[in-house]
Amino acid sequence: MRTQVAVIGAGPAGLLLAHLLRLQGVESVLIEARSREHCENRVRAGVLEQGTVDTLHEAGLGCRMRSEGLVHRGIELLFEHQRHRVDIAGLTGGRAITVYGQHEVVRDLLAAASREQQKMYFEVSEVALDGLKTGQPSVQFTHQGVRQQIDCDYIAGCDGFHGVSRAAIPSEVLRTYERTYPFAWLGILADAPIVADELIYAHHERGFALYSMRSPRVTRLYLQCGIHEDLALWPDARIWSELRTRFASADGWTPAQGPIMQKSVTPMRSFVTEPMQYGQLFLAGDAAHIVPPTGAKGMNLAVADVRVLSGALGARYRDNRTDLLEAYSATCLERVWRAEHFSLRMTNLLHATPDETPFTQRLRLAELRQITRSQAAARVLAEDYAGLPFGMQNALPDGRGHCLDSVSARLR
Ligand code: RFL
Ligand code: PHB
Repeated sequence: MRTQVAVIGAGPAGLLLAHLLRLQGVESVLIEARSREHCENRVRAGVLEQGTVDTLHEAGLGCRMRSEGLVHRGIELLFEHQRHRVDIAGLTGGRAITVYGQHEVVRDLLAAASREQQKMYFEVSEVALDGLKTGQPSVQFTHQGVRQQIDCDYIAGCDGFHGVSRAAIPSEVLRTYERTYPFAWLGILADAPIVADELIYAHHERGFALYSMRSPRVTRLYLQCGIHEDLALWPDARIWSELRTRFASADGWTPAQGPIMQKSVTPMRSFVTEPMQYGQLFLAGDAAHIVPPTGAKGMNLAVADVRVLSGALGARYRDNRTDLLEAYSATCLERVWRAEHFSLRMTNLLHATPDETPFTQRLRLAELRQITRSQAAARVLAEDYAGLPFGMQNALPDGRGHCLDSVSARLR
């Protein structure tokens, strides 16, 4: 088959890219290794920056997010048994975050894709990329036992950290920068009502803990744990007891308990690939970079990448301009490195390391106290947490304020 853009991966990056291309009349074919149900039910990120929310609204995808997303204007830092609020919106001229699950964003994107007859193949295997520098790239894959080929103008590698796209770039071209961490996160989803208005990032001498949520009735919680943590050693009672210890605060606040619906262990990594382009292949999202989740940046970076990429591809087809495509990697990497720095800073600030000394512990507390006592220090954190606003050069074509139905009607 032939198309303009072959998109590999149906995570937030690939699905949103295909959507933004459709809005501009650019055709794509999307392939995905897993089943549609798997993509729709994969619980991951939860915090959307203002820029991500604006992008989804402008793209006509904001209807359910508007009614079900929880808008937060601040976060809390808990250390030395005291809770301290950081007024993110107040410190950033009104930029808020929205708590809305990544799987909900994926569901909204898949619903739009089906409605607008996006060509998609799920459960593909043996994906191979070819001719990246020839001007005539192609993607081969197997679907339901049949070998297929997509001939295209461009390939978008949106297949996450473990995908095949990044590996298609010759090793002498690719530079990678990486850091691993001596701890991981044990994450749970609990059927328990939320009992805090905002997210709570806790530092305790036993390690980090995070109080988050997915809806008024569903709590999302994380605990710092060992890299090779065995979930069998974490019965529900031990998880709740550890959470109560790490969240213990002088005002007596404690998370509400309820049945645990899901448990998982997430390793932590910082990783950047440079450049994010090779010939006609463009990497976006986790395929190009990973941040530790403490800064809540991963999905937001994926959205920022495809916003830039869709704008550049739109300009290429509309005006035959290639300068934006040529600038893609440099444009994205500026935001990526800012987010890498912030995510590492938040991680170091809030976790206890195995080689902790009284000296490093006191340095951490000094930094935490400065954030809660100095408005300048709090503003630096707030600006990074809220995320960089998008420059006008990346503004989407139109569609602001439309709901899905009206945008799909306009597309037809
Ligand atoms: P994804 O979501 O990994 O999607 C890639 C897709 O590609 C498919 N794939 C292939 N398809 C075809 N052929 C192949 N050969 C393929 N190989 C792989 C995969 O099946 C998958 O469907 O990458 P994408 O789209 O770049 O999105 C990135 C985000 O998923 C990720 O950055 C976030 O989840 C990170 N993250 C967070 N980000 C935030 O912005 N805010 C948060 O609050 C936040 N919290 C988190 C997080 C990630 C976490 N985990 C589980 C790593 C919390 C956690 C615990
Ligand atoms: C989440 O709700 O999953 C979440 C929230 C904030 C983070 C990371 C994950 O920093």
